[in-house]
Amino acid sequence: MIDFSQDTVIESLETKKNLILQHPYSKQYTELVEKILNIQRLSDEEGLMLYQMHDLSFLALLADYVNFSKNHNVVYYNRNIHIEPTNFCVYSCAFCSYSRLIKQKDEGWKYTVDEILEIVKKYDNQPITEIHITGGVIPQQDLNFYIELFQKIKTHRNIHIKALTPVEIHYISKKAKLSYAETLQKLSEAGLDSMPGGGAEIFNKEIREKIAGDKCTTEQWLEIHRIWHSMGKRSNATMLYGHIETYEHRIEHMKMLRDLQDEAGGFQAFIPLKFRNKNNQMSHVPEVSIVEDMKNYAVARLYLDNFQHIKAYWAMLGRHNAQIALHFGADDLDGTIDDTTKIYSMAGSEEQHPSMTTEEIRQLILQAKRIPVERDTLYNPIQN
Ligand code: V47
Ligand code: SF4
Repeated sequence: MIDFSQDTVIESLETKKNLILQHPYSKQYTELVEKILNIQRLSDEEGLMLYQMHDLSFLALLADYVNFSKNHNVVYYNRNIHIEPTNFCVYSCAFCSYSRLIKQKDEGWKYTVDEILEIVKKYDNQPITEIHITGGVIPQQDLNFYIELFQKIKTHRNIHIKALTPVEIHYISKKAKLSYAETLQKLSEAGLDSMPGGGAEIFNKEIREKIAGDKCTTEQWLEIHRIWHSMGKRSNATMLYGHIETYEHRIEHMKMLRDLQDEAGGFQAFIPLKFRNKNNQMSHVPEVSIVEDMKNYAVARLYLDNFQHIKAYWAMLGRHNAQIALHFGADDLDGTIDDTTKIYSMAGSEEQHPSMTTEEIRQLILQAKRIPVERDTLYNPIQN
C-alpha cells in the first residue's frame, strides 16, 4: 500500500480548491464548478461545455483537482514489453499505418509461437512485469495459436499477459465457432490475465464506418469487455481522437464507456490515443495540436468519474507531452516498452524507438512534481 499522509492530502486539496475558486472562469461556470468540487457526475452537456472552453489553465486546475482527489500525487508506470505477433491484417482501418494486407507479403512479419517465445526469453533476466500482446488479425493466428502461446509463456515464466482486443477476440471466436464467453474462458484458462484497451477507435456508427468499417462493431467491442468483466477480469479502454470526429462523438464514446463501467466495473484505465497521420489512408487529415491533446485529457478526467486511471501513453504522445498531461488529469505513463511496438513509430510519433529506463520515467514524473510509483498491471505498487 502507498502511504498517503492525510494532512497533506487535505491541505493540498484545499489549496487546489481555492485556486479554482479564484479563477475568473469560476464565476461564469458556478454550477459546473460546484459539481466538480463536490466530485459529482457531469452531464453530457457539461462535458461538451468543457470541450468548448478556451482557457487551458482552468481546465488544468479542474482536472488536477479531481485527479488529486482520486490518486493524490502519485503517477504510475510499469516495466513492460509489447509483442506484435503480426502486422498482416484482414482488415484495413483507414488510420492504420502499420498493417499490411496478406498479399503484401514482403512488407510484414508473422511470428510463430516459438519465435514469440524466443522474444520472451530475451527478457529472462529483466524484472518486467507485463507482456502486452496485440497486432494484426490473420487466419493462422487463431484460437489454438493463442492458447498454445499463452500456455508456453506461462510455463516459461509467471508473468502477467495483457493481450488481445475485442477485434481479435471477435475474429478468433467466429473462426472457432464459439461464443465470446467460451473463447474468453479458454483464453483465460490458457493464461490470459487482462485485456488492453485497443480497437475501440470511436464508437459513433457513422465515423466508425468511415475509419474502421470492417472490424468488430461498437456493440461487439462493449459486449466482449462486459463478458470479460463478468468473469472478474480487468481491461482498459481507449479512444482514437483528433481525426474526423467531433466533440459530440467523443462525449458519446465516453458515455458508453462510463455506462459500461457502472454496469460491469472492470475498466482500470482510459487511454486517449491521438491520431497520427503518417503513412496511412488518412494522411490528408491534419493532426490536432498539443492544446487539443491536453484539453482532451482534462475532459476525460472530469467526465469519466468512474475511471480510476487516465493514461498518457508516452509512446504515442511523445514523452515530454505526456509529462505535461500529468497536469491535465493523467496519473499513468505506461511503461518502459524497450522499443517493442511499431504501431506509433510507423504512424509518425516523435518516439521512433520508444524505450525508457525506469530511471528516465521516474525523472519525468519527478520533474512534474509528482511521486513515481512502479505498479503491476493491476495497479498494485511494486516495492523495489
Ligand atoms: O486500437 C493505430 C491505435 C491502438 C493509429 O491498454 C493509432 O494499456 C493513432 O490500444 N494514430 C492499439 N492511434 C494500441 C492500444 C494501446 C496502447 C498502449 C496501451 C494500451 C493499454 C493500449 O492504437 C489501436 C488504434 O486505436 N492506432 N494506428 C494511428 N495512426
Ligand atoms: Fe488491423 Fe488493427 Fe490496423 Fe485495423 S488497426 S488494420 S484491425 S492492425
